Amino acid sequence: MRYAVLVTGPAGAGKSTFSASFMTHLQNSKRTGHLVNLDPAASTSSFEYEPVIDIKDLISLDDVMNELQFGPNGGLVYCFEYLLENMDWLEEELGSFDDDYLIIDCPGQIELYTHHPFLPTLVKNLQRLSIRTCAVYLIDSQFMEDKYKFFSGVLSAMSAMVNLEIPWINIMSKMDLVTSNPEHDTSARIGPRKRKDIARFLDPDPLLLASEPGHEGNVMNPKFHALNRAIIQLIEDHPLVSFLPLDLTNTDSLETVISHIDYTMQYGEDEEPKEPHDLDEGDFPDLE
Ligand SMILES: Nc1nc2c(ncn2[C@@H]2O[C@H](COP(=O)(O)OP(=O)(O)O)[C@@H](O)[C@H]2O)c(=O)[nH]1
Ligand SMILES: [Mg+2]
Repeated sequence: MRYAVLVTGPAGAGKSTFSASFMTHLQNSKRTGHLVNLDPAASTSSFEYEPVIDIKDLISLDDVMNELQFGPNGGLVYCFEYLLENMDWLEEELGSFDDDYLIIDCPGQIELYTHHPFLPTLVKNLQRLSIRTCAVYLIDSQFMEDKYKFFSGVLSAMSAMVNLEIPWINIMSKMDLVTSNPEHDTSARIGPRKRKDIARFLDPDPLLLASEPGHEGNVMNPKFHALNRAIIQLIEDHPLVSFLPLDLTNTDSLETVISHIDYTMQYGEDEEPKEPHDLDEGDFPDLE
């Protein structure tokens, strides 16, 4: 059985960093993992692990921009479309891996998660090849600094989720920036006062959005109030939108996230799958 984890989310969310940590974890656990890079703009030198499959071997963004005079965004879209037309290339590249875990580091262009056929087509192809596939969607913990930003992150996760219709795990990345002790670390962006609120973000509390009528001092147009209520209702009706915290400085946190991924894909079906609930408790005890 082959497995693939699509590592998705907006640019800068920490996808490539997480993919590398995931690889390290698999190697340390004597499991076979391979990195696949589908981001035509990624600089190869930044990879800790050499990707076994790299979209840049098929098409290079620089070539597209130079030869076709595209700007960076148009160039990227061209690259995705080129891969869609050349899925047999990917299929051939994937042919040699058996019984393995593929970690697919995806690009961060937001259109890929809203309406572009790139990821849905990729998923269909992986499924046709009988590769068990799930997606993780990362958003940066700085989204929790501002609840309006946070809800836009939740909505982006939802939009990506409905687009793909595969097993799905949302991850709040860079939790080290949130949970580190601010007295020792000036980069901590959310102080201890707010730590109790973190749980309300990880398991989104729709009342976060309802609690204030608008930004301080602004009286909100009642039309927006109605829109917010509709969004609150949506989040309440869809408990799928919750986030697993990921702190890469903490091995337990990474292992918990990977256990969820294994469980979601029923990795090693002969083995007894671990119940993620058993692993959750005590991971972030100071968040209560
Ligand atoms: N503090 C912290 N920084 C991170 C973490 N993960 C990624 N970063 C930083 O965030 C930036 C973007 O990370 P990258 O993995 O390239 O994001 P991608 O665009 O989603 O692939 C880089 O500067 C990373 O060093 C994390 O867990 N903690
Ligand atoms: Mg990246």
